[in-house]
Amino acid sequence: MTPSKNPFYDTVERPHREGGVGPEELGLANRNHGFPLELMRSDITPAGLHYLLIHFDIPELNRESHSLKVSGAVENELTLSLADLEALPAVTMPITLECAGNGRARLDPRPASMPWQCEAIGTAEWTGTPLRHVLERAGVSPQAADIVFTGADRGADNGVIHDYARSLTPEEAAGDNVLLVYGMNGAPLLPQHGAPLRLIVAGWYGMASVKWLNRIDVIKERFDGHQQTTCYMYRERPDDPGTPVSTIRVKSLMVPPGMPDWFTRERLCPPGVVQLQGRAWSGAGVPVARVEVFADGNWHDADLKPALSDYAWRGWTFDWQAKPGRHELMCRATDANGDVQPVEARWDESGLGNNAVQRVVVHVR
Ligand SMILES: Nc1nc2c(c(=O)[nH]1)N[C@H]1C(S)=C(S)[C@@H](COP(=O)(O)O)O[C@H]1N2
Ligand SMILES: [Mo]
Repeated sequence: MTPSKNPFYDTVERPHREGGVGPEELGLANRNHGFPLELMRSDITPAGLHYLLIHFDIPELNRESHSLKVSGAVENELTLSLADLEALPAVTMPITLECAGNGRARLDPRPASMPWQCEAIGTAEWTGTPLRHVLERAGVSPQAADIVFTGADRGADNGVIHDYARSLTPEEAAGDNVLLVYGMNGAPLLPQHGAPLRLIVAGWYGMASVKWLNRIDVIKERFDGHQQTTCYMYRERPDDPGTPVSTIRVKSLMVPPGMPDWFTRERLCPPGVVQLQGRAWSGAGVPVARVEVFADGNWHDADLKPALSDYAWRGWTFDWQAKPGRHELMCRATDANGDVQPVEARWDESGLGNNAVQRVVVHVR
């Protein structure tokens, strides 16, 4: 038997599973809560109800003594305190964050990992300084190939022990959508959301927004960290080299109407006009152009509200004439690039980027 390089267990591949979630998935679901979809009524998600995704342990960091080191291929190495960062030009932006694994548990079989159905979503007002202010002070070398962001958390995934780290190219890092964030909804960051300092890369899936940020390294070769080149790759087959996961795919969700059944979450509504409402968003600053609702055998156009920002969701409403019976409602968004949510999920080996339409069962009586 060849010795496993994994210090925890011998089988390195995580299986695809059918049926009920296993104890590991249940443990992950208990640690990483989702967003109660009824809170989509509000533009902004309260900090305590924003979804969470924490790969390892929440590190213990101190706001007063914390520093951000900027080093590598720069003219000036920097060590910045929170006060230094707060003295730079500040922006506050509503930004919709979504985990790239959102929708994973809707695949069948499902890749065994955090079993998100559709609730790994939230929109907060994030406050910080555009990263470019810090990069300008550091003076990034023209030979820079990647800028690496490292968090204070460390652990193993598939046998590879690493600090949580992600990279952006110098061009990506210079965008107005990349912020060094110290505030959420007008308060300091909470421990679970990266206190005291995190990156937010608006328009990208959540993995790019490194929490508990303590290092920025400018490097002259492409970054090959585990989270960058192994974990977040779209793969159709296990032997597929894969393409990197980056910006958010167009998606919409509905506030589940009427009242829920505790166990199944199916809904009960009286007959008559039911105002359906929800939210829709896309990535890379691309606006949502259309939202449709499927009811009674047809797709119907919903009314759109303005987006909160280039990087946040927009509201939609649709008046549904609910007739007695059992219904399966769906909603789907189309963005300004013409990308539209698929009705059936496309397969991904790790369950990433599933933007298939949401289905909501409603009993009308
Ligand atoms: N340091 C660090 N940053 C991280 C993570 C992590 O585990 N460690 N998880 C990432 C993932 S996969 C997501 S979806 C978002 C979740 O951010 P939130 O928990 O504030 O919603 O943080 C990202 N940043
Ligand atoms: Mo994520």
